[in-house]
Amino acid sequence: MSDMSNNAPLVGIIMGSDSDLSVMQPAADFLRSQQIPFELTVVSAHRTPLRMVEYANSASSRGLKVIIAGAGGAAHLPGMVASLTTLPVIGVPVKSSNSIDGWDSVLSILQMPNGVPVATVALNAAKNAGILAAEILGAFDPLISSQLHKYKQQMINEVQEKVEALKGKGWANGFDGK
Ligand code: RP5
Repeated sequence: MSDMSNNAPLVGIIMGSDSDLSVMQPAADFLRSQQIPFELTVVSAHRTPLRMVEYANSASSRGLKVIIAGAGGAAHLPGMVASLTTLPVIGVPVKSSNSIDGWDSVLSILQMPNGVPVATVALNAAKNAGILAAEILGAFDPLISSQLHKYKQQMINEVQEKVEALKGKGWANGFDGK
């Protein structure tokens, strides 16, 4: 079971630059909404390579269980961190100012060689990275798991409300399934 009692960070959110923060913030927001302790900082693979090595090497012994790493352009941070730790690394491709439509970042993070996986979410999809990190923790922690069940039920309820709203506006629906 993860230790959420002493507020020690379980998830490390890192990004190549503070300019990534607006994209990465939803990961932090989701973890906060689930009361999952996290830390958040800038670690640049290219500008601070030694800081990156130290961060990745110390992550597990500092108590982190999952790392979320976001970067744009030539996005080497998630893959390099994954190469240095056995913790699961979730990569968030960021469409940044130096990005060619985001594809450079997507491919840099996604196309990892065999042996060094990075769980890559969609472009700018930091919220999904936060959810995935919580799900990894939830596999071992009944409290987090039950919170995530509630979150999923809430999504189901929201879609059901939309189904009813569309019916209310006169759109035909012959499908009565769940
Ligand atoms: C990447 O370069 C960062 O992750 C960021 O997405 C991008 C631009 O960084 P700044 O020039 O805004 O610091 O390494």
